[in-house]
Amino acid sequence: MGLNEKIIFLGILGVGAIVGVISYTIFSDLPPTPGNTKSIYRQDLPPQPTAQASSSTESKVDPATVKADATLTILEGASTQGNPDYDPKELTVKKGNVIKVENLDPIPHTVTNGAGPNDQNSAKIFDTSLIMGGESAILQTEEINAGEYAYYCTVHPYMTGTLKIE
Ligand SMILES: [Cu+2]
Repeated sequence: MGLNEKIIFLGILGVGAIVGVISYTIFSDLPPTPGNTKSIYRQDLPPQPTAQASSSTESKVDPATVKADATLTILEGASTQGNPDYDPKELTVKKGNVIKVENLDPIPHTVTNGAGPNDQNSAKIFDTSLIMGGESAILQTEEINAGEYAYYCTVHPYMTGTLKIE
């Protein structure tokens, strides 16, 4: 090995050592431990929905007896990715309409506004929460502003649909 190669070799070793020390220094602070609020892994919890916002979409009424203006069906087999899931995929209702969400699948599903679990607005506008297999839930639209809302299933985020409020 010539002198140049030795210098390069030692240089690479040196860079490696420096990177190691820097990494150790930075990352040794990171494991989330009680009292350490500076971890880069820290994620503040999303603000809790206000009582009014959450009550507006919660099903206070018995889905079996309520008169719904529209029905959104979760089809059997929807939990398998690629299968038809929500029917219709795009549902349009008038503001104030009551939507009955029928889960025909034996597996629990939700209808939750948002593009997916990482959407910051997820579940802030409407959320049926878990609808057990064969059961139904009621979505009230009275307090939802007119617009087009993407929704998904929190259990199977590949299940997606659109709700339009006119
Ligand atoms: Cu689902």
